[in-house]
Amino acid sequence: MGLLTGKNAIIFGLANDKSIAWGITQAFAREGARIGISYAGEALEKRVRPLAAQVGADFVEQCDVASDEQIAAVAEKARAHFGEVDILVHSIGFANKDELQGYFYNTSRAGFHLAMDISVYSFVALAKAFQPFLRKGGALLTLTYYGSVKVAPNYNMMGVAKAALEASTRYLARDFGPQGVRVNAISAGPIRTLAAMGVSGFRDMHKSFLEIAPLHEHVTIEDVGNAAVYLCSDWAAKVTGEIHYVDSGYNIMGTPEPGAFKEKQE
Ligand code: NAD
Ligand code: 0WE
Repeated sequence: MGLLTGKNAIIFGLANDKSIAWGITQAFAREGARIGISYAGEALEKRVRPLAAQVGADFVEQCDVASDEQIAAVAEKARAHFGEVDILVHSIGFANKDELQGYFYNTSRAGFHLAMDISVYSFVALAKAFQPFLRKGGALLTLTYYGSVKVAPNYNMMGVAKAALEASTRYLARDFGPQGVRVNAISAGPIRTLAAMGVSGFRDMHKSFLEIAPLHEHVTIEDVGNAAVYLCSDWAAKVTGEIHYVDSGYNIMGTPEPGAFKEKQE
């Protein structure tokens, strides 16, 4: 018996085998969950279908979360397919490239709206669409980053969006509590995914992370997948509204400690 045996899990945000959503999907499949996958658009289908096949997912549907109609349609199909859903994972974030460099004060009104729509509102909208057929004991999960709490240079608009996403996690936890459904977020350390590689300064940031984080190890999509299993399993039965860090301890450090990594290696 796996930790998720008998549970139906639908995962949003799979792009390729580097995606955090893929780490979560693989861990869920290993633990016995029945998997459903949703991806953004047609361009991704040829990548996503073979991955879905690897974990025996029998529900693979496109959904651009910018569209209320597409969210309603995927929810309806999920209900027809699964009957009830136990777990929904939201692993989606997007801002225009212009909003991820330079001065934060240069964020455009349209860029602000787009980032909030795709990265924050979509979690709320998916929660609402799936609410009528979420099983008691179920869980919603989203992905966030420390740039919501402290300034991460260039993360800019996404930092503001992640702060709103984390607050949304707490408000949703209150809404869904009486239904017996938990809502949490994982705050992951930097991982070289599609969304991260398109970012200037990411490489240096990824390197310095290793020196600052107490464990001096990079976070992998497997690490995030295993934490996601816990948060969405019955072992986390009384955990809701939390922001759970999977970051090698990076966030607990106040001042950096020069030389700490070298000492560890010696
Ligand atoms: P990724 O590029 O693999 O995943 C991002 C996903 O968002 C893609 O699958 C993309 O198709 C999807 N998406 C974008 N716009 C969409 C839309 N309109 N409709 C539907 N889907 C849409 O990158 P990732 O790093 O795995 O990102 C997943 C989540 O993890 C994001 O919320 C990201 O902010 C968060 N996160 C990433 C890191 C990191 O360092 N990679 C760290 C912490 C948190
Ligand atoms: O949340 C993210 C990625 C967010 C992201 C990345 C892109 C790049 C390509 C959102 N939208 C886009 N739009 C694009 O056109 N991360 C946590 C990874 C990340 O992104 C950063 C980081 C880190 C870490 C951006 C700047 C600084 C640090």
